[in-house]
Amino acid sequence: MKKVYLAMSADIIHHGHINVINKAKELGEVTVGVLTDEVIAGYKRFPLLSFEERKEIIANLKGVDHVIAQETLDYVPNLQKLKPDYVVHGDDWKTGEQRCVREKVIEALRQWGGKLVEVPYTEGVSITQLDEAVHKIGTTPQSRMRRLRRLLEIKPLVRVLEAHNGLTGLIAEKTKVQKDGKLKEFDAMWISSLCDSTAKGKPDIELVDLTSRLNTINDVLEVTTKPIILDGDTGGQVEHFAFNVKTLERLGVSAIIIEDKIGLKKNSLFGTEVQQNQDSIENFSRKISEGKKAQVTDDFMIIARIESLILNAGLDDALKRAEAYIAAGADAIMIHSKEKEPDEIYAFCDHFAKLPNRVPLVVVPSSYNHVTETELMEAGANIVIYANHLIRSAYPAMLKTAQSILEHERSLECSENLMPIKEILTLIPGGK
Ligand code: SPV
Ligand code: MG
Repeated sequence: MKKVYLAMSADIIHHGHINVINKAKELGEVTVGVLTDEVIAGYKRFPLLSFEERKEIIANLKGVDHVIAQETLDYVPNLQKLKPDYVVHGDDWKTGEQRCVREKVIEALRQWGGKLVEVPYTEGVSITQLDEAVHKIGTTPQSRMRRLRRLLEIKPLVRVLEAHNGLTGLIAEKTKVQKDGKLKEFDAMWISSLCDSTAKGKPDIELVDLTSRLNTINDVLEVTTKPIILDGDTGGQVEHFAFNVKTLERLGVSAIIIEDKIGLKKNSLFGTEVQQNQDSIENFSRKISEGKKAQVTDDFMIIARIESLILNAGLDDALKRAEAYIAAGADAIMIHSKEKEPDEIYAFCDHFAKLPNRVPLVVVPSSYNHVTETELMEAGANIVIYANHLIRSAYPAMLKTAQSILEHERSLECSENLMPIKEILTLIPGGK
């Protein structure tokens, strides 16, 4: 009996997959390599079904004899182990992003005289269209909330973008870029206190109350499916915080980040230019543990944000606080810095990595913005938040338009920078 290998993610199964399996079965004993969650999340998008679920489905398909995990996009490691006589694939990979993967398969098969068999691609099935259809169905609070923890398990770095209304939520949800054979997108959204306040024309001093913040969160929830991390400022009074945790959890928010400041909160990027006070370790730890006691599920995350570097209290203080907050139940730690260089962040990361109960680490490279995601990941960050970039790009563009209309007493001159009317009318489907 000849050995036949094929690989698939099997997140959405359609008759094209069955075609490939049927062809494989004609050739011999079929082993299917199911791509792991890590592989799918790394090159395409968050898988709808977990690896175990996908493996179970494939194992029960007619014509499949064995199922194994394929832990890389590259087939070669599994091919080396299996030395199949045939690899079967749709002929669509001759061009486009998967071309290199294909070439490596041919090269590997040549070593033992194996053959690549390509079946004509099944026309009329568009995974992108199926994806869109699934997206339209939406999500549930529970599954959205849980997704942040899943992302932390399967992605080396979770990428988060600021959203402050429905439209920016849609940008965070839908923007995709194809690069190096991978489809890149944001994994989650950050509802920043700075941007939520700024969008409302208010200062970032915990003035916008939770009811108003919940309206923003609802607008974002309404049109997106990705997880939300809420900037919870100081978390307010301990007694209030416990209630607020339940509210957020019920809505399907995945995490709240609270910062260890007390009194009138000012934005961290002011640093010591303004009067801001850090909370005591005891008080803040109590806030974390009361919040943890209040939550109903195991999915919601309370993330403790350490302001020691912002307030020039030093690295030792930051590390001492990290240990205490983790002991109080913090599900992750955020370390913030206002410096242009990442040195103090890297120093913190180095020590943080050695903590016995290390939890995921969140960084916000607003000031040290030349640092790349790969560098942050190598330093030990697990979540990167682009905290204010959509509002900072929108404001100058809007201001320029307003000035141009005043200057020219008509809108012709600014029109070249504007989205065509036809496009804005159809930007959000369903308006016609
Ligand atoms: C926010 O986005 O509101 C933050 C991050 O808290 S920072 O503005 O850098 O303090
Ligand atoms: Mg904030």
